Amino acid sequence: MKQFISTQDIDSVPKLVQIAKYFKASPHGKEHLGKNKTLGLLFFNSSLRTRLSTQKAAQNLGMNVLVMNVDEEGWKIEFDEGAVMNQGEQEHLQEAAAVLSQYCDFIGVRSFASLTDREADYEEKILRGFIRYAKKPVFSMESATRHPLQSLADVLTVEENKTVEKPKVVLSWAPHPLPLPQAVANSFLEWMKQTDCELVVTNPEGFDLSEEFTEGLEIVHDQCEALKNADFVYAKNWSSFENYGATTDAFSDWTIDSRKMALTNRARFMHCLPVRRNVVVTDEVLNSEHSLVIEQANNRTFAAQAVLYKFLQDG
Ligand code: SN0
Repeated sequence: MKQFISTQDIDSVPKLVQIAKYFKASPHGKEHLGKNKTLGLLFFNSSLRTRLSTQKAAQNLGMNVLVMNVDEEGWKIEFDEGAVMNQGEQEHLQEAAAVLSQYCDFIGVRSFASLTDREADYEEKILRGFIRYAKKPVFSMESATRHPLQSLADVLTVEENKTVEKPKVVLSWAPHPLPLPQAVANSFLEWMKQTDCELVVTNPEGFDLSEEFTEGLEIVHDQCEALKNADFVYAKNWSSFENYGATTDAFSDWTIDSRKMALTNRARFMHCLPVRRNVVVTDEVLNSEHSLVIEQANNRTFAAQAVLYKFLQDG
């Protein structure tokens, strides 16, 4: 595996889930594989789970880890080719990526969508820039359009908690005070599509995700209708793809509460975290035994470990 940014980079979602399951059962089962290997993690945005679970996964494999919050601690990076650097940016991606490749064997990058330039975001300008100039394998720790380590953990969580062969999985838009990226939602659909489930997306009009991700899926604009008989409810806010980056406070009644959960087939509740309590989901649902959010976060370690293992195996 030379890069990990989407499902296209792996042979099979179910096989990678099996590897993650192996590491959940035996976290130290391959603890010498990463000896003398260095993992570099670059964050252009905040993180709690991604940073700590990826570090922990690397440690379980015996790797060394270097972490940098580039946005706060590093030079301001220029991403444009041929830029005349007489403004705020002090270092070009070309040198930054090449230098990092001297210190690290594998490079993780977190860089959220700008939510201002749809074309640049959906071309994955920043992540692809790193892939182009880094001389080592690069993986996404949430890029502009996807969050594959989260999605692998999500697929593992559904797999572990399903009680029927083909569960009904509903991805529901939820309210939020700020515009958020579409990455978690896009990626969840991309990964879940490769498993045996009935996948439904529900969101208000004007908030349909890119067709690249919803193709072949049912989009329901009536949330209560969509939730009927769901086995899993995955809540997430995203800003508009259509009216790129726009948000709204018009749909405050889309919060997931006990009344909505009562429409489901005793569904389990999922969210990638961090979650705004009593905006996205009520305390009652989040505190209930139906919530899987902490287990999802736990599974982040084993998802990252499966991906790092594939990198180490392939050299
Ligand atoms: C990020 C997102 O893509 O939605 C990361 C999720 C893993 N979430 C946020 O930025 C939440 C920030 C907020 O204001 O609640």
